[in-house]
This record gives sequence, structure tokens and C-alpha cells, in this order.
Amino acid sequence: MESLFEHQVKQLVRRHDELLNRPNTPDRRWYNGLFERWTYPVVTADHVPLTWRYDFSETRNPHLIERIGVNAAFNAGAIENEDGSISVCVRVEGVDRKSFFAIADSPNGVDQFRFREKPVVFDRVGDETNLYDMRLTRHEDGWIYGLFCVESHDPQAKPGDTISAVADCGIVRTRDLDTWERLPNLKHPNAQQRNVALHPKFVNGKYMLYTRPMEFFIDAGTEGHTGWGLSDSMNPCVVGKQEVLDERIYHTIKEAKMGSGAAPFETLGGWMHIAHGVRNTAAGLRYVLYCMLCDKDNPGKVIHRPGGYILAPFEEERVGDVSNVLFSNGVVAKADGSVFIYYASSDTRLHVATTTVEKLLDYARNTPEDLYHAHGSVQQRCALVDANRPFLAQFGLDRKGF
Ligand code: M1P
Repeated sequence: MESLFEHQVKQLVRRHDELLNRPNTPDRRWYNGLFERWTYPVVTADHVPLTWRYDFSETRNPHLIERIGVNAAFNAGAIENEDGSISVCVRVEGVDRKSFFAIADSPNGVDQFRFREKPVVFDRVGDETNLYDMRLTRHEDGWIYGLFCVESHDPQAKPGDTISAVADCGIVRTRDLDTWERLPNLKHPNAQQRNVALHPKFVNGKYMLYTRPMEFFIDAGTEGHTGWGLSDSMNPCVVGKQEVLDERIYHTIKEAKMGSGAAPFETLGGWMHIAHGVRNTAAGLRYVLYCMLCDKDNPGKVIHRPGGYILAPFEEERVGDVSNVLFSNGVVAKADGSVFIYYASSDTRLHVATTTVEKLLDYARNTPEDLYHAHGSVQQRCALVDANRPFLAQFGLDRKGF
């Protein structure tokens, strides 16, 4: 006869299996011609293996209590494997607020993500307290690098200040996403660094890094832009004063700060970036994703800067631990032209949006740039209305009210 404990375990395992096997479908509430959203998040806290959370010994845990809970699973780096499957390096945050990394694999990139047996393990450097937002880059030197934020209590914090923090860039490398080698942290001249990503190719024989210097942990101060710099090696990895790639501008989606997403991917038209921009609102910061295209031969030069955002919080994505946030640090562009943008909503769960290189290039080249004032935006709308005149009758758009 089955004990109550056995019954409860089976129920738990059945519910978990159902979640992991749930097929995903495009979300029909959404259309913009550029990308598809998908009905369900691809990874959530509930996807995390039960063995990381429960003690299944009836002697030690007779009430089947979750022993080490998981709060959220979000901001994930992403990479395509040789067999076409996709792996994501998820920021898993425990109920103790510490986040760490864990690899989950999917055969198709839109559902059936399964975590590997254990979280990612590598050495601790200095007094680092928290780890998050790994960008994975398969570099042409043969290694897969992971660049991530390491956060520590500010050593200059006054007694009683248990909040001030310093963000820096940690670096690991791997060949199989199972065994990881910790390298020294990025050396740079800035007070804080977050959102650092490694370009996949050598540039002038050097490693190219996208940076996001900040004066303070949350406030950008006079920085908060996306920069780039070159390093002779990854061990140690050293950048001096960085060039500005993209800057903060008043009354735009990136007025407060911004940050690189995944490293850009190469297209016939140049290097495609999906980055995040941050603005202020009465309700706090709002994070959206935007796109820009850089020169094929000179990745430090932006050639197309479509105005506005490409992805913003939608419906239930708006709410979570840090509401009104979309953040992406993982993109996979496949050889067949399909593109998987992994984005997290409100620092809580991970989603995917799918599109193609062709559509993204069309978007980047043909979306008007931000003219930085309302009159310019009106001119852009009016020009579109005028250009549409020849098609009104054909599509029944010539009725009053359209
Ligand atoms: O809470 C929103 C995001 O805040 C930080 O991003 P940024 O450095 O651009 O402000 C990061 O902590 C990120 O993980 C988080 O999603």
C-alpha cells in the first residue's frame, strides 16, 4: 500500500513532468509582423529540478517540505549546440536572494527545457556575493566564454550601510557547458561594470568587449552608456578607456542607462545588437529592448539606429519581482536565418520571441530613427499616412475613422 509520503512525491513529480512536457505555441494575442511571442514562458522557477528543492528522504523530511526554495529563473545567456539544440544559462535566484547559473537544454528552443543535473560550479573570486546575467560567446579562438556580473558589498560602505554594492565583470570559459574554468575578472578603469559582452570574432587581432561603465550601482552618474574596448587576451582581460558605442539621450527609451544584450550576431548587413534601454517613470525604471546594427567591418560603428523599442513588457510580463522590466542577455541566430531572442520579464521568468535575420534587417534599415522631439514624430507619422494613400481602397482602409 502506497504511503501518504509516496503519494505526495508522485503527485509532485507528475505535476513537474507535465510542466516540462507542456508544448508551447505562438501567442495569437500578439501581431506586429516582426516577431512571434510564445504563449508560455520557456523557463520558470517551477522548472528547476525537484532534487534541488526537496529532500526526498521520508525520514529526514516526513512532511515533504520544500527545503531550499527557488524564487525566480530569468535573464539567460543562450547558445546553439552542434546538433541544433539550444542551451540557456539561466540566472536562478533562490529564496535567499542569491543567484547563480544553471544550464537548461531544449531540442527546439521554444519548449521542453530541462536543467542539467546540477547548477554551474566554478571558483569564487574575492568577496563576491552574487552572480548574474551571463552572456555566452562562442569565440573564434575555440572557447565558449561566459561574462557575467559579480556583485560585492562596497568596501567603502560606511558602518551600517548594508546596501551599497559594487558590480564587476566575472569571466569563465568552457568547451561543453559542464566544466568551467574561472579566469580573472575584467580589469578596467571604471567604478562599476555590468552588462559586459564579448564579441565573437577578433578585431584587429584582439578581443573586443562591449562594456557598460557606471559611476554608481543603480544610478549611472555621468556614464551608463554602452562602450567598447579591446584586450590582448582573455587571461588577463584588460580594457583601458572605452569608446562610446551608444549613449544616453534625454526623453528616449535609454535616457537613464542601457546595456548590451547578448554579443551581437553577424548578418550580411552587419552586426545585429538586441540591447536594453532604461527610462524613468513615476512608477520606477522601465526596461525595454531595442535593436541597432553595426558595420560589418567596423563593429564599433553603428550604421542603423531604429527609433524606439522592439520589445516591451506585454500583458502578464509587466508584473514580477521588479515590474515593468524586459531584459535579454541571450540570442541565438541559426544558419537557416531563424532568430531566438531569450528575454526575461520583470526579473521573474524567461520567455522566447522568434523572428528571422531578414525581418530584423528590414526593421533595422527601414524604421525611422528617433528625431528626439514630438514634432519630428508627427512628421514621420504623416509621411507614413501619405505613403499609404495608394493602398487605402484596395484594403478597405478608405472609410472615415481610419
Ligand atoms: O532589475 C532590472 C535589471 O537591472 C540590472 O540591469 P542594469 O544593470 O542595466 O540596470 C540587472 O540587475 C539585471 O539583472 C536586472 O534584470
